[in-house]
Amino acid sequence: MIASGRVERNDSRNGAQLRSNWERAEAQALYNLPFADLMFQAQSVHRDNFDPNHVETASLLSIKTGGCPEDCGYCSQSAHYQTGLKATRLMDCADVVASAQRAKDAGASRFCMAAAWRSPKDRDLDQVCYMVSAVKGLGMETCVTLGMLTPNQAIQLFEAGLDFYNHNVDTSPEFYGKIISTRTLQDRIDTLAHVREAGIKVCSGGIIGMGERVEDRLGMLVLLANLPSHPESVPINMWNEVEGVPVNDTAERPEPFALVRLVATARIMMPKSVVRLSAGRQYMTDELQALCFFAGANSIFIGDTLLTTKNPQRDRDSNLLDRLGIASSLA
Ligand code: SAM
Ligand code: DTB
Ligand code: SF4
Repeated sequence: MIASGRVERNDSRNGAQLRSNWERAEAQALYNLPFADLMFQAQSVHRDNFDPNHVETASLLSIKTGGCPEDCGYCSQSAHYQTGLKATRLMDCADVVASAQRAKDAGASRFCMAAAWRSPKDRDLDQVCYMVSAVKGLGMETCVTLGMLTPNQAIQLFEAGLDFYNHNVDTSPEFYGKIISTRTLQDRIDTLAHVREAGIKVCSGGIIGMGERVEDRLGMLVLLANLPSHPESVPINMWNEVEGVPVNDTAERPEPFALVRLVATARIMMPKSVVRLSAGRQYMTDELQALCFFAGANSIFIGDTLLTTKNPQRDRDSNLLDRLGIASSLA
């Protein structure tokens, strides 16, 4: 059923009709389909839009760790909590480029640089622009996540050659206030608009496993799918445990099929977006990851650490992709 009142719009990508008028009840109906019907629909949509036997491999680097003034209740890097993490200054450009080269040699096609800031200071942004240009010079796709941006900062990053900006909505509008108080969901949506208007591709998703209900997870997908344009990348993170943060009091690891159903629903609602199975793969069996790929997930982070928490070892990932006949740039 297509909701009345709001029209479907034309998305620039391949001139295809991508909906931005999703109702939560529709998302719920998809999510609750019999498993085989949901998987068939998701895999069909996936095949219409992507090579079903390819998974993108991205690598992450924390270029400025910890000491963050925001109070995101899941995060090891917030200065509001005692997580035992040592804060560092912004890395030198040469070290960042050396790390990008190592990631490329290890099979990463995209390099994502993350900084624990509320928003970048202009002087820091100049440094990051320099890093972006240098990493692009290695022939990799670039992504940064630096917190909130002004329109001018977004333009500066675009001019440096940035491909993607990651800024997550994190969760549903209803659950958001239980997790973060120092910036609003609207602040995040504003930053996404600045990024989009500057001509940078948008990477936006969220986290599950913080104690939210299934309705919140679907509310998050509806929020993402109803943005003026679908994000080109949608990271779905499962909360990676961190000692000392408030989410410990509410966290509950999602039931495996609940994750697969969510990925499939995301695939159907945002057919042309790359869906990234992001944090939390360390807790997932090979079989669960295979089901997520079948449901339409087509990107992962590779490397033993994400920013401050664990990720599966490279050998385990290359062995898994190999056994599934999935092509990637991971040798
Ligand atoms: N400081 C920037 C910001 O939040 O805008 C960028 C870095 S932040 C680490 C990027 C995203 O990682 C967060 O929005 C959140 O969705 C995800 N994240 C952070 N800690 C996580 C954890 N422990 N488990 C899973 N995902 C996490
Ligand atoms: C995203 O959605 N997931 C990545 C990336 N964007 C920057 C971050 C995951 C962080 C997991 C927690 C950590 O390692 O500190
Ligand atoms: Fe800071 Fe980003 Fe962590 Fe929030 S998620 S505390 S903004 S580093």
